[in-house]
Amino acid sequence: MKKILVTGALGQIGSELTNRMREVYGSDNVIATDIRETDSPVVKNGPFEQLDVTNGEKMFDIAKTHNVDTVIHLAALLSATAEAKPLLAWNLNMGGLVNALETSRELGCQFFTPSSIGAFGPSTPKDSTPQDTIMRPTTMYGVNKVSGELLSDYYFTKFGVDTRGLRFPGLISYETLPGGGTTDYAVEIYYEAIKHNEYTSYIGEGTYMDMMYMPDALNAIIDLMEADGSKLEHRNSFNVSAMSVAPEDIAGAIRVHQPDFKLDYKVDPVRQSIAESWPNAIDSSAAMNEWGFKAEYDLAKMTSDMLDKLKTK
Ligand code: AKB
Repeated sequence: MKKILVTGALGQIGSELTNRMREVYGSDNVIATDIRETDSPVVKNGPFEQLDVTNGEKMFDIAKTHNVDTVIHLAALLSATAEAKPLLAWNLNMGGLVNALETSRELGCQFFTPSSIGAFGPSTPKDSTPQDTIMRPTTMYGVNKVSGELLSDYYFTKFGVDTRGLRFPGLISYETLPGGGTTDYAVEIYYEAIKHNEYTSYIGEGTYMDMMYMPDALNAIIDLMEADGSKLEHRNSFNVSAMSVAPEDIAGAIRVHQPDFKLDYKVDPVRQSIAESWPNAIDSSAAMNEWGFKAEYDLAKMTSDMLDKLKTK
């Protein structure tokens, strides 16, 4: 049985992944950590430790005390916040990552951290973006993600740490809101559809980005971590996507359930330019071929589930 340390466990991915992994591996075997402490089920239903990931000594102590063999490092600033506070983003995103990799090296842990479609830049092919391609991002977040992929590769080749990662698209979920991302509109639109039957998008019409529903993202993390390492040609990180959508596509899918749903636009130049520097649609075939990645939810299925779940929230 695995014994897992999760950083950023109260964030958008962390809150659902911690609960899911506690179901799979047992509550006592998933140690949640976050800089905040709240009354979330993540804090109440299993081991929880307060941790600022820039404190490497404390991270190591928690991991050692709980005898962990797996580190899932999620704590990070997302793209729009990182663009507003680039130095903080460098210190937190890279400082936290190197601490988590060092903890994994010293304790011989398997390691996962998410990369992102943000690791790509304007000179990357925009459609069917290959697994191995040009990566010259123009955002601080993208610089952090490419550096993180390379650093994770380095810890694998140099020290033999079993590092694995996924280049996530925008993740859509109904449990915990994302914060400070460029793709957050694709979550907000569902909340606003339920509350006001209308949404003003800060991302412009015709701007395509990859997205994925949270249950598929959780399965992808668990499947990749359980995959036979000897079959992995790539490690850090795999392209994974479930759909490529623009705001009007999501609005169209919502109108199947709420025909009067209204979408208009008030474009935010900063997040729009980040979005335009990212691919339209990435190619997930390496993940499919090397460890069997498959997304269950397309736009229609996700929309119907999101609206149902949010109505009862
Ligand atoms: C963001 O928008 O910053 C994230 C991401 C795609 O990495 N959701």
